[in-house]
Amino acid sequence: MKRTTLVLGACGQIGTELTLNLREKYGKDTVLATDIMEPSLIELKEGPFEILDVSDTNSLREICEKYNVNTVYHLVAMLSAKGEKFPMEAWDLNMRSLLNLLELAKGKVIEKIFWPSSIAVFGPTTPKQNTPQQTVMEPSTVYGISKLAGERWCEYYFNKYNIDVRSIRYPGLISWKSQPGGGTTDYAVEIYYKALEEGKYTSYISKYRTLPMMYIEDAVRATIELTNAPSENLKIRSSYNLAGMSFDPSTIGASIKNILPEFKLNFNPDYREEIAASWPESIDDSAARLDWGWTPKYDLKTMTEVMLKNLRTKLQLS
Ligand code: AKB
Repeated sequence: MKRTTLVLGACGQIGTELTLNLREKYGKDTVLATDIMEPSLIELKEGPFEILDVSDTNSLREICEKYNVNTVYHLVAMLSAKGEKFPMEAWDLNMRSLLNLLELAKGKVIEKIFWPSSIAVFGPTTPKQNTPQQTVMEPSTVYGISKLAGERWCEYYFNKYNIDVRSIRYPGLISWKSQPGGGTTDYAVEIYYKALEEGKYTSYISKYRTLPMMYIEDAVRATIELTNAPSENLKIRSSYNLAGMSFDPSTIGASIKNILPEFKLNFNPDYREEIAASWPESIDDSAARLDWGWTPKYDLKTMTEVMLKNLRTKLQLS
């Protein structure tokens, strides 16, 4: 029986684009998409789709066995802002689902795992500029704590049981096909919607708060490139730093204003500002560049052009 790739959280921000991209590359039938809810994007139903709760260990195992799953992309998580509102739920969801998968790999049910970490593993005591791969890590959010613990588990299962697990510390991701939910960096997606729909946006992140960010196409390409890289090249089995661009709300606002001169940006920072203040401003991703050839393609200007063009069509604006 042929092997299948499984995407957990296929209706989410990364899952949607990753599923479509993998299906385009390797064929619709080779990628099983799963999520806890039915997809709103009809294209996700053009290949196999199953409803699955990743914290249900038995159902996860059954799906992996039924579809002869080889590689799993695990894209289910409660993000930083929502995690502060539901700390125990965030911890349970983020940890249990990873451990379930690592155990399935240990039992030889699956062979390879991609699991996303985040810049949230860093904290207020981490150097903010060009944050190194290995540095002080004292995250101050539940999400960050769960991602740091997850990184340690990934490396542990690799060292102890030779589990082929690969991971990236994603920066804030910007996309137009599907929206993020519950993150601190979500403002950088909302701003494009509001610019087109209302001509104005009030940012909950302060004017000059710089954060590492990346366009979704780069993030999906990085995910597939790392997952396909020869195992012997990968020196890091916790999680790779990954950089695209860095900007603050005023700079993304200015790039939108270049195309929509009437756009107005205001600021009203809330609890998410404190989370953002604990994270790096820029990331040193030289290990990813060296080990698996990572290079980003999008900068702020090209991303803003693509975002506004595609959202205009999506929102049926003239
Ligand atoms: C968040 O803001 O929580 C996420 C992340 C940086 O991992 N986008």
